[in-house]
Order: sequence, then structure tokens, then C-alpha cells
Amino acid sequence: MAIAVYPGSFDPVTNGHMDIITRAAAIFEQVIVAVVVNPGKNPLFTMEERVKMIEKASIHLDNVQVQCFSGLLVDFVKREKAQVIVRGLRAISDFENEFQMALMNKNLYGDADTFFLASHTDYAFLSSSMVKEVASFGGDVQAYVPAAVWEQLRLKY
Ligand code: COD
Repeated sequence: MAIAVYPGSFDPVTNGHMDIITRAAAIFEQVIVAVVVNPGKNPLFTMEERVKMIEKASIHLDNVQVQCFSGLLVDFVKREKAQVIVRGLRAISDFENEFQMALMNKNLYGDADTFFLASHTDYAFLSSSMVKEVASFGGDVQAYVPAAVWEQLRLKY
């Protein structure tokens, strides 16, 4: 049974991410959700806030833990003795970038493979940036994010 790392910015985590985490947790022995410290995107939420929101949303999943990382993803994967990198695919538009990252990561660290899960159809249109944009204009995004994220978005906007 393998240890899997699910890396991302998670600024903030959405129900699309949570669907991937839940499905990965049913497949792998352990899933480490790895929150990148500096997404290079001027994040809305601090690293601590992003970690806390995922922890709250995944509290019912015994084999899921949340950590943060900086530097190369493959160095984190090596340190955690993981064998798999989990990524979600929403559409063809995700594919090119995800494919390049998977190949680069495989070249950098041959002992881990990238495992793609297709998005649930209900979340195929969903992204953290869309959630933030809609919320910033007062739109209701409650259906698209875990309760802990909804609370935080209401505080921010
Ligand atoms: N449904 C299904 N999957 C989804 C959805 C959805 N609605 N929304 C997002 N996802 C998937 C994304 O496709 C992605 O696979 C994952 O969830 C996380 O998404 P984000 O947007 O939170 O995170 P990213 O894509 O910005 O994360 C990028 C990394 C942090 C993984 C990357 O930049 C990285 O590895 N950085 C470390 C430096 C490094 O090693 N660089 C070299 C990489 S080759």
C-alpha cells in the first residue's frame, strides 16, 4: 500500500479539492495534503489559514494529514517516503501543465509516479480563484466550499 502526496496552493480548498482528497484516501494507505508555502500568487489566505481549513474539512478522514512544504515538491515526497503524487484533472486545459509537471517530477525523482483523478462532474468548473472572485463581489459560494472556508470567506469579504 502506497503513501500519496496531494500538493497544491489550496487558496482556499474547494469541494473539488475535497472530492479528490476523499477519493485518494479510499485508494491509498495514507494521503498527505501538502500545502505550498509560497504559491507565488499573492495568496488570499496565509499558509496557517489554508492548512487549518483543510484540517477541519478532512477531520473525518483518518488516513489524511495536512502539512506545508517549500522548495521542490519531489524533495518533500522523498522526505515523506511517498511513492505517489496525486493531482486532479478538470478539463483539457489542465492537461498540458499537469503533464509537464508530471514528467519533470518523474525526471527529478524516478521513484514516485503521478496519479491523476478526473474531477467529479459537479466540480469540473470549480477553481479557488473563481470562488474568491465570486465571494469578493458578495456572491454566494457556500455550495462550493467546505463550511470552514465559507466562514473564513465571510470574514475576509
Ligand atoms: N476538481 C478536481 N481537481 C481540482 C479542482 C476541481 N474542481 N480544482 C483544483 N483541482 C486540482 C488541480 O488540478 C491540482 O491538481 C490540485 O487540485 C491542486 O490545485 P491548486 O490550484 O490548489 O494547486 P496548484 O496547481 O497551484 O499547485 C501547484 C504546485 C504547488 C503543486 C506546484 O507549483 C509545485 O509543485 N510547487 C513546488 C515547486 C516545484 O516542485 N516545482 C516544480 C514542479 S514540476
